Amino acid sequence: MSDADIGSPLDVAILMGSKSDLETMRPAARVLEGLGLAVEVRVLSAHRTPDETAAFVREAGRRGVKAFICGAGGAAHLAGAVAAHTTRPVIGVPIANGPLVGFDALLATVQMPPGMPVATVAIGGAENAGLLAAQIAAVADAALGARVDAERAARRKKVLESDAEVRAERRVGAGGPRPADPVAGGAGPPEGPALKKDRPASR
Ligand code: C2R
Repeated sequence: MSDADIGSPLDVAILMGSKSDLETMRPAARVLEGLGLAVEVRVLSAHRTPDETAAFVREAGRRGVKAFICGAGGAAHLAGAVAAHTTRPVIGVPIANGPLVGFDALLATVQMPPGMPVATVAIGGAENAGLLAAQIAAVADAALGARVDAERAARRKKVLESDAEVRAERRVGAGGPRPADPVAGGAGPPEGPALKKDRPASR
Protein backbone atom coordinates (compact mmCIF):
# COMPACT_ATOMS: atom_id res chain seq x y z
CA MET A 1 0.00 0.00 0.00
CA SER A 2 1.34 3.45 -0.94
CA ASP A 3 1.41 6.44 1.38
CA ALA A 4 -1.40 7.99 -0.67
CA ASP A 5 -3.68 5.16 0.42
CA ILE A 6 -2.92 5.63 4.07
CA GLY A 7 -4.99 8.82 4.48
CA SER A 8 -4.50 11.74 6.82
CA PRO A 9 -3.05 11.23 10.30
CA LEU A 10 -5.64 10.47 12.93
CA ASP A 11 -5.34 10.68 16.70
CA VAL A 12 -8.79 9.64 17.90
CA ALA A 13 -11.66 8.05 15.99
CA ILE A 14 -15.17 8.71 17.30
CA LEU A 15 -17.75 6.19 16.12
CA MET A 16 -21.46 6.08 16.84
CA GLY A 17 -24.09 3.54 15.93
CA SER A 18 -26.59 6.08 14.58
CA LYS A 19 -26.84 9.75 13.73
CA SER A 20 -29.38 9.90 16.56
CA ASP A 21 -26.36 9.55 18.93
CA LEU A 22 -24.63 12.65 17.57
CA GLU A 23 -25.73 15.24 20.14
CA THR A 24 -24.63 12.96 22.98
CA MET A 25 -21.27 12.34 21.33
CA ARG A 26 -20.40 15.93 20.35
CA PRO A 27 -18.62 16.74 23.66
CA ALA A 28 -15.99 14.07 22.93
CA ALA A 29 -15.02 15.77 19.67
CA ARG A 30 -15.16 19.21 21.28
CA VAL A 31 -12.78 18.28 24.09
CA LEU A 32 -10.33 16.49 21.79
CA GLU A 33 -10.26 19.23 19.16
CA GLY A 34 -9.82 21.80 21.93
CA LEU A 35 -6.68 19.92 22.93
CA GLY A 36 -5.39 20.00 19.36
CA LEU A 37 -5.97 16.35 18.44
CA ALA A 38 -6.89 15.13 14.96
CA VAL A 39 -10.37 13.63 15.21
CA GLU A 40 -12.62 11.83 12.76
CA VAL A 41 -16.31 11.32 13.56
CA ARG A 42 -18.18 8.47 11.84
CA VAL A 43 -21.62 6.88 11.96
CA LEU A 44 -20.85 3.16 11.74
CA SER A 45 -22.75 0.28 13.27
CA ALA A 46 -21.55 -3.17 14.24
CA HIS A 47 -25.06 -4.41 13.48
CA ARG A 48 -26.02 -2.40 10.41
CA THR A 49 -22.64 -1.87 8.70
CA PRO A 50 -20.34 -4.60 10.05
CA ASP A 51 -18.01 -4.69 7.03
CA GLU A 52 -17.57 -0.91 6.84
CA THR A 53 -16.94 -0.77 10.60
CA ALA A 54 -14.20 -3.38 10.41
CA ALA A 55 -12.64 -1.70 7.36
CA PHE A 56 -12.59 1.68 9.10
CA VAL A 57 -10.96 0.25 12.23
CA ARG A 58 -8.17 -1.21 10.10
CA GLU A 59 -7.77 2.04 8.15
CA ALA A 60 -7.64 4.06 11.38
CA GLY A 61 -4.90 1.76 12.64
CA ARG A 62 -2.82 2.49 9.54
CA ARG A 63 -3.37 6.21 10.10
CA GLY A 64 -1.87 5.99 13.58
CA VAL A 65 -5.05 6.23 15.65
CA LYS A 66 -4.28 6.24 19.37
CA ALA A 67 -7.76 5.46 20.70
CA PHE A 68 -11.30 4.75 19.55
CA ILE A 69 -14.40 6.18 21.20
CA CYS A 70 -17.59 4.28 20.43
CA GLY A 71 -21.06 5.49 21.39
CA ALA A 72 -24.10 3.28 20.99
CA GLY A 73 -27.50 2.79 22.58
CA GLY A 74 -29.68 -0.26 23.25
CA ALA A 75 -27.92 -3.52 22.36
CA ALA A 76 -24.67 -1.59 22.19
CA HIS A 77 -22.16 -3.91 20.54
CA LEU A 78 -20.22 -1.28 18.64
CA ALA A 79 -17.39 -0.78 21.16
CA GLY A 80 -16.94 -4.52 21.61
CA ALA A 81 -16.95 -5.15 17.88
CA VAL A 82 -14.35 -2.43 17.34
CA ALA A 83 -12.22 -3.93 20.12
CA ALA A 84 -12.36 -7.26 18.30
CA HIS A 85 -10.54 -5.68 15.33
CA THR A 86 -7.80 -3.72 17.13
CA THR A 87 -5.50 -3.68 20.14
CA ARG A 88 -5.61 0.13 20.33
CA PRO A 89 -7.58 1.33 23.38
CA VAL A 90 -11.36 1.40 22.93
CA ILE A 91 -13.57 3.61 25.07
CA GLY A 92 -17.30 2.88 25.13
CA VAL A 93 -20.00 5.48 25.70
CA PRO A 94 -23.39 3.92 26.53
CA ILE A 95 -26.14 6.10 25.04
CA ALA A 96 -29.49 6.66 26.77
CA ASN A 97 -31.96 5.60 24.13
CA GLY A 98 -35.27 3.71 24.27
CA PRO A 99 -37.28 2.32 27.19
CA LEU A 100 -34.26 1.34 29.33
CA VAL A 101 -32.65 4.82 28.97
CA GLY A 102 -29.09 3.57 28.71
CA PHE A 103 -29.00 0.80 31.31
CA ASP A 104 -29.09 -1.76 28.50
CA ALA A 105 -26.28 0.02 26.62
CA LEU A 106 -24.23 0.33 29.82
CA LEU A 107 -24.35 -3.41 30.46
CA ALA A 108 -23.77 -4.32 26.81
CA THR A 109 -20.73 -2.02 26.68
CA VAL A 110 -19.15 -2.77 30.04
CA GLN A 111 -19.62 -6.54 30.28
CA MET A 112 -16.90 -7.56 27.85
CA PRO A 113 -15.40 -11.03 27.95
CA PRO A 114 -11.82 -11.38 29.27
CA GLY A 115 -9.27 -10.57 26.57
CA MET A 116 -11.43 -7.88 24.91
CA PRO A 117 -11.23 -4.82 27.15
CA VAL A 118 -13.45 -1.79 26.60
CA ALA A 119 -13.02 1.17 28.97
CA THR A 120 -16.62 2.17 29.63
CA VAL A 121 -17.56 5.64 30.80
CA ALA A 122 -20.87 6.78 32.27
CA ILE A 123 -24.12 6.70 30.31
CA GLY A 124 -23.81 9.72 28.02
CA GLY A 125 -20.26 10.32 29.31
CA ALA A 126 -18.79 11.52 26.01
CA GLU A 127 -16.85 14.36 27.58
CA ASN A 128 -15.00 12.00 29.89
CA ALA A 129 -14.44 9.66 26.95
CA GLY A 130 -12.75 12.51 25.11
CA LEU A 131 -10.61 13.39 28.11
CA LEU A 132 -9.64 9.78 28.67
CA ALA A 133 -8.63 9.39 25.02
CA ALA A 134 -6.52 12.56 25.32
CA GLN A 135 -4.87 11.22 28.47
CA ILE A 136 -4.06 7.97 26.66
CA ALA A 137 -2.54 9.86 23.73
CA ALA A 138 -0.62 12.10 26.15
CA VAL A 139 1.36 9.20 27.61
CA ALA A 140 3.70 9.40 24.60
CA ASP A 141 3.34 13.13 23.91
CA ALA A 142 4.70 15.54 26.51
CA ALA A 143 3.30 18.66 24.80
CA LEU A 144 -0.19 17.15 24.76
CA GLY A 145 0.34 16.10 28.39
CA ALA A 146 0.97 19.74 29.30
CA ARG A 147 -2.27 20.77 27.56
CA VAL A 148 -4.19 18.04 29.38
CA ASP A 149 -2.74 19.25 32.70
CA ALA A 150 -3.71 22.84 31.85
CA GLU A 151 -7.26 21.71 31.03
CA ARG A 152 -7.51 19.98 34.43
CA ALA A 153 -6.18 23.10 36.14
CA ALA A 154 -8.80 25.24 34.35
CA ARG A 155 -11.57 22.99 35.70
CA ARG A 156 -10.16 23.27 39.20
CA LYS A 157 -10.05 27.06 38.89
CA LYS A 158 -13.68 27.12 37.76
CA VAL A 159 -14.81 25.15 40.81
CA LEU A 160 -12.85 27.40 43.16
CA GLU A 161 -14.40 30.46 41.50
CA SER A 162 -17.86 28.96 41.95
CA ASP A 163 -17.04 28.28 45.59
CA ALA A 164 -15.98 31.90 46.11
CA GLU A 165 -19.14 33.15 44.37
CA VAL A 166 -21.47 31.00 46.48
CA ARG A 167 -19.72 31.98 49.69
CA ALA A 168 -19.88 35.67 48.77
CA GLU A 169 -23.57 35.40 47.85
CA ARG A 170 -24.39 33.80 51.16
CA ARG A 171 -22.50 36.46 53.07
CA VAL A 172 -24.44 39.23 51.26
CA GLY A 173 -27.83 37.49 51.59
CA ALA A 174 -27.53 36.60 55.25
CA GLY A 175 -25.59 39.64 56.42
CA GLY A 176 -22.66 37.46 57.42
CA PRO A 177 -22.10 33.79 58.23
CA ARG A 178 -24.69 32.18 60.47
CA PRO A 179 -23.29 30.29 63.43
CA ALA A 180 -25.07 27.01 62.61
CA ASP A 181 -24.26 27.03 58.89
CA PRO A 182 -21.52 24.47 58.16
CA VAL A 183 -21.06 25.72 54.56
CA ALA A 184 -20.26 29.19 55.84
CA GLY A 185 -17.89 27.79 58.43
CA GLY A 186 -20.29 27.85 61.39
CA ALA A 187 -20.73 25.31 64.14
CA GLY A 188 -22.69 22.84 61.99
CA PRO A 189 -26.07 21.19 62.52
CA PRO A 190 -27.17 19.98 65.92
CA GLU A 191 -26.29 16.42 66.84
CA GLY A 192 -28.51 13.88 65.08
CA PRO A 193 -29.81 10.64 66.61
CA ALA A 194 -27.24 8.12 67.79
CA LEU A 195 -25.55 6.14 65.04
CA LYS A 196 -26.81 2.62 64.51
CA LYS A 197 -23.59 1.16 65.88
CA ASP A 198 -24.16 3.05 69.16
CA ARG A 199 -27.64 1.60 69.64
CA PRO A 200 -28.20 -1.62 71.57
CA ALA A 201 -28.47 -4.59 69.21
CA SER A 202 -32.08 -5.56 68.47
CA ARG A 203 -33.18 -9.15 69.01
P1 C2R B 1 -31.63 4.61 15.48
O1 C2R B 1 -31.89 5.93 16.18
O2 C2R B 1 -30.88 4.77 14.18
O3 C2R B 1 -32.88 3.77 15.32
O4 C2R B 1 -30.65 3.80 16.45
C1 C2R B 1 -27.56 3.34 18.02
O5 C2R B 1 -26.35 3.65 18.67
C2 C2R B 1 -28.75 4.08 18.55
O6 C2R B 1 -28.51 4.55 19.88
C3 C2R B 1 -31.04 3.42 17.74
C4 C2R B 1 -29.84 3.03 18.55
O7 C2R B 1 -29.26 1.85 17.99
C5 C2R B 1 -27.92 1.92 18.29
N1 C2R B 1 -27.04 1.03 17.53
C6 C2R B 1 -26.24 0.15 18.13
C7 C2R B 1 -25.41 -0.36 17.12
N2 C2R B 1 -25.77 0.20 15.97
C8 C2R B 1 -26.75 1.07 16.22
N3 C2R B 1 -26.21 -0.19 19.41
C9 C2R B 1 -24.29 -1.32 17.33
O8 C2R B 1 -23.69 -1.72 16.35
O9 C2R B 1 -24.00 -1.67 18.49
